[in-house]
Amino acid sequence: MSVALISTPSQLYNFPTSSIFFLKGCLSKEEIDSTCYDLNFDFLSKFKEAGVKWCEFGTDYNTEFEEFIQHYCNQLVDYDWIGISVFTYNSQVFTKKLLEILRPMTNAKIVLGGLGLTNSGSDLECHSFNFGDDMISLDLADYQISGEGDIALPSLINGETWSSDQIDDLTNLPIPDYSDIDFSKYPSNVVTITGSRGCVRKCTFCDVAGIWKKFRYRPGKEIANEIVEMYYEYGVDTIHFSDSLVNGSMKAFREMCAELVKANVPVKWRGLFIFRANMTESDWDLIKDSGCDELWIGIESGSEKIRNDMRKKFTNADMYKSIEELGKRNIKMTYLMMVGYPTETDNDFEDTLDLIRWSERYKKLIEVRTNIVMVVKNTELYDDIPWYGNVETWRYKNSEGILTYADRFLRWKEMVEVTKASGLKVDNRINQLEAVLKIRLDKELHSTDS
Ligand code: B12
Ligand code: SF4
Repeated sequence: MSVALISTPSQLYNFPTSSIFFLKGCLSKEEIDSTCYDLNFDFLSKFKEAGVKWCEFGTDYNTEFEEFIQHYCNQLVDYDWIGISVFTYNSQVFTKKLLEILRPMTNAKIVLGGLGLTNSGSDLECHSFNFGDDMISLDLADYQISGEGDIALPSLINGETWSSDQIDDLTNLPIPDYSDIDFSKYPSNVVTITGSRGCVRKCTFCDVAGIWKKFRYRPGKEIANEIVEMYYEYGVDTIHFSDSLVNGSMKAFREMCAELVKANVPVKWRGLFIFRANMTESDWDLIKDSGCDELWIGIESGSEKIRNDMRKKFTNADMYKSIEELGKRNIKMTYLMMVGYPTETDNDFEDTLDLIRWSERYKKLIEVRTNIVMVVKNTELYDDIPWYGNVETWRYKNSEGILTYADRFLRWKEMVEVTKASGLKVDNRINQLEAVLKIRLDKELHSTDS
C-alpha cells in the first residue's frame, strides 16, 4: 500500500506544514508507509506573493502555475492513496485546481481532510462551506475526513470502519515524523506541536467550541518530551503550538514548563495564551525559563465590559499585570484585537485605544493585529445576538444608535494609526487585510439595507 500525503497552499511556508507529518506519524504506528509532500512550501517558495494572491483570492492564475502543478503531479500518479490536507479555506482554490489536473492522471483513491473543508468567515465567492462535498460531487475526490485524521485515516486505508469523530484521549499520540523533508531548505527550524485540542472558553464570536466539542489535553511531560525529541532528531530550535490556548490546562502547562526547564534544551516556544487570575511570580519565571519567546494573546478589547460580553473572562487588572510581568521578562507579545463588537460603544473603543497607548512602554516587544469583528457561523454571535443585514457588513443597534460597517471600519483605521503612533508593530499583512475590509465597505455603500 503506498500513500502520499500532500499539503496545499496557501499557508505560512517558512516552516513545514504540520498536518501531513502528524498523519505520517499516525500511519507509521499502524505500519502504513507514506511519503509527505509539502506542496505548500514547494509552490509558495517558488511563486511567493503572486502564488498567495491566486490561492487566497482566486484571481491572476497563470500558465506557470499550471505547468508547475502538472509537473508536480507526475510524481504522485503511482500511489494507491493520496491524502490532501486543506489547511483553511485559503487552500480551497489551489486544491480544486490540483484535483482537476491530478484526478484524470491517476487511479489513486483521493481523500481530503483539514479544517479548510469548511469556511469560517471568508465572504469570497471562491470559498465554499462544503468544500469536501463539492469535490466529491464533482468526482474530483473519493472521501473526506472532516475531523481529526489521527485514527480515521489509518482505519480508512486499512478498510476498517472509520468516523470523523474526535478522539477522547490525546495521551500517547504518535510523534510527528518529518523524515521525508530536508529542514535546511526551510528558512526556519520550526515545527508545530499540539498540546491540546478544543478550548476551555466559549467566546461568543469564536467557532472553536463548534469544531472541537470537548477540551482535551496531553500531559505536560509528554509535550516536553516531544519538544526535546524534535531538538535531538531534527535540530528544531523553535516550537509553535497549535493549541487554542497553550495554558488551557494550567496543570499541564506548569508541568510542561517545569520539564522543559529540567531538559535545558535551546528550544524556544510560542503559543496562544490567555490572561488568568492567580498567576504567581513562579509561573511567570517558569514561562521565561522554559524558553517562551513570544505569546499570542487574544485580548480582543481593552474594555473589560466588552470582554465580559464576549465571555473572555479576564479583568483589566489581570490584563495590565500580566503584560507587565511579560514585559519585565522581555517576552514578546502579539495582541490579537478586534474592533466593532456589537455592544462596543465609543467609550469602550477608547478603552482599547488606552490599552494601546499604555503599551508604548513595551513597544519593542509588542505587535498588534487588529481585525473587525466577523459574524461566523456556529457561534453565539451568529445565532443569538440580534445583528441584522448582510453577514459580511452586519449592523447592530446599541446604546449609541446603529453600529454600521463604516463605523467599524473607521475604528479599525484609528486603531491602526494609534498602534503606529505608539511605536508598536502592526500586522505585516495589514495591506491585504485593508483590501478585504474595503471590499466589504464597498458592499455596504452599495447595499439597500437601511
Ligand atoms: C497555527 C494556525 C495558524 C497559523 C498558520 C501556521 C501555518 N503553518 O501556516 C497562522 C496564525 C499563520 C494562521 C493563519 C490563518 N488561519 Co489559522 N489556525 C491555526 C491553528 C491555531 C492551528 C493549526 C495547526 O497547525 N494544527 C495542527 C495540525 C496537526 O492540525 P490540522 O491541520 O487541523 O490537522 C488535523 C485535522 O484537521 C486532520 N487533517 C488535516 N489534514 C488532513 C488531511 C487528510 C487527508 C486527513 C484525512 C485529515 C487531515 O487531521 C489532523 C490531525 O488530527 C488553527 C486552529 C487549531 N487549533 O487547529 C487555526 C485555523 C486552522 N486557522 C483558521 C483561519 C481562518 C486562518 C486564517 C484564514 C485567518 C485569517 N483570517 O487570516 C489565516 C490563513 C493563513 C493563510 N496564509 O492562508 C481557521 C480555519 C477555518 C476554516 N474553516 O478555514 C482555524 C481552524 C481557526 C478557527 N477556529 O477559525 N493560522
Ligand atoms: S477566542 Fe480563544 S479563548 Fe475564546 S473560545 Fe476561541 S480559542 Fe478559546
